[in-house]
Amino acid sequence: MNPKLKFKVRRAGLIALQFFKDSPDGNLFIAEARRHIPFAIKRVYFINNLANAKAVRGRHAHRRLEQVLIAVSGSFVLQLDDGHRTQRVLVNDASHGVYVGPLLWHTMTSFSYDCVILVLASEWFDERDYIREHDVFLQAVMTSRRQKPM
Ligand code: T46
Repeated sequence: MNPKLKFKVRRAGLIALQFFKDSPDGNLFIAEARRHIPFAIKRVYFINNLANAKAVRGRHAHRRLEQVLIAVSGSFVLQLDDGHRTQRVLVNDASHGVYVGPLLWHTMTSFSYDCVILVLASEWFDERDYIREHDVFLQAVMTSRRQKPM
């Protein structure tokens, strides 16, 4: 991932972790809440076993949840849609995560055989926070824009 990568979609960003190259003894990556990660972390989960070429994850947005997605191993393609613009990002660098804010439709595909995705999340799991239909998502974006300029 280019460390200067610019996001054209709203509510997304590149997050640099603290990184020590302890050669020849490996690499050390650090993510501290409110220092590197722009929220207090309430939940951590990870996804592996993504070798199936047809695997797709996401395809939803969250109403309030903020997350940082990190490919701690391998790579995947993250497709982002803020309701106005879309962007594809190849996530392939353990020293950088992608911030995915509220009301951002996100889909993950094209996982490398060794892909492991670590997710740092701002809230405990709550199915009511999910928007799983794209037209409902577009409506929520419009409503939110009417309520406050983003
Ligand atoms: C994102 C990607 C990377 C739970 O019970 N607790 C949890 O913390 C999570 C994350 C999921 N679940 C249940 C809910 C569903 O029945 O596991 C099932 C699959 O969950 P979800 O649709 O969230 O899975 P993904 O991998 O498609 O999406 C998740 C995040 O929701 C998403 O925002 O970025 O992981």
